[in-house]
Amino acid sequence: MINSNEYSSRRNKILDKLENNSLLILFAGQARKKSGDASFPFDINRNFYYLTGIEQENSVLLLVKCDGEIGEYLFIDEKNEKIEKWTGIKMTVEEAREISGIETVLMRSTFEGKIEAAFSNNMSHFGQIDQVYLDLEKELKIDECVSTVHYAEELKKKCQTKIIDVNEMILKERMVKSPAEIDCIREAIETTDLGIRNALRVMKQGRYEYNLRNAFEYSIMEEYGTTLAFDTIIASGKNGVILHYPEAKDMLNDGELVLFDLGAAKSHYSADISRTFPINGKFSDLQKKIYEIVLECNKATINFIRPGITLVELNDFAKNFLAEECFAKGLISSKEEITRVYYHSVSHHLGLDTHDGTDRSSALVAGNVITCEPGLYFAEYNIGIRIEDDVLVTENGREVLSKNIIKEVSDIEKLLRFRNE
Ligand SMILES: [Mn+2]
Repeated sequence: MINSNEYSSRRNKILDKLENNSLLILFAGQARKKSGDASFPFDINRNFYYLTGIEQENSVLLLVKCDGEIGEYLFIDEKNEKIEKWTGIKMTVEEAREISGIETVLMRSTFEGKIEAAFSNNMSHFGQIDQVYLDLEKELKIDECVSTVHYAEELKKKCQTKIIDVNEMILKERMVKSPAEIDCIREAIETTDLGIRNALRVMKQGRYEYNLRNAFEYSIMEEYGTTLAFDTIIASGKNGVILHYPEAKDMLNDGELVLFDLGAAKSHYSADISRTFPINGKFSDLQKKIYEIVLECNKATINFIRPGITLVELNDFAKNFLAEECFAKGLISSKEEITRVYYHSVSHHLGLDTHDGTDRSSALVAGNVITCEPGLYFAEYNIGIRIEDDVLVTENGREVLSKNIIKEVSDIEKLLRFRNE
């Protein structure tokens, strides 16, 4: 759990970075309409959540940094007994204050008035406002037909003010994780491990990819407060070479591999784990040969992770490793051919988003959490292998957060043999 002091200090860091005479407005967002009167499940805007801990849709954060005042305001929907009988209880002002650490919690219906007043010379107690910071990265939905991008245009016209995109500034802060955030990721990884083990219990030739997916997702949902970090990938045989294979509809065949790429999330902090298993419990010689190249690459690349290294350097390291090994073992006819069988990048940051804000050219620092996920994909053999761990960058090197999740050939074969007995 992240406490209100941490949210407070995150806001202070951002306030420090804002130009003087500024407002920062962040929207929690609204559920997107699906069809008829149904909506897609609501998912909180991560930058808003990062600075408030509030998960209620339609909320707004306003930070003020003006000569007249430095302040924080949170706007939430008014409680409404009649609506709450249909769609659930809204948080109280006290609850919002306790979670976020923001003293001034106001009703959402007063937000527009507050902004208008801020820009009207005689009513503003903020003083001069020269610019407004907004998160413009995505078409974040504020209202039925209004995105932040629309809102920015309106505000610019109405208030003659400069708009600055604050997205990158917040993403940069999010790249360095606090101990409390790392604990959430650890918990998400532990639950993911449990889910993988439960999926392996039902893995058997003749069953289907969706049986494994369902077993994994059921385990995740059974843990209170845990959700799926992203759409579960269970790709057997020829499907293993499709990086984000979406369907999970095929039968598991004797003698083939199955690739898992999946993760649970705790308080929106994601785990992102890939493992590859032999469906009948034993790797064939060729599968083992390729698996061990990927595994050795996974370990060597993990050992290369340390402060100062960039993700670009990490990927070059992994790609060279795979090229050398595949060439030496006769799997490709030249090192250049590696791009045919390895076609993604080895790492991304992990956090409130599974692919967390990532500046690939900036050097790693202690507190970053990244994935390490080399893979090899030989369509001609129906072999797709990826081994992905989640790694914390420390002062002296790294800590593999997912070190307990099974990946050695002998451990996998042993576990699966017990299952078959
Ligand atoms: Mn990943």
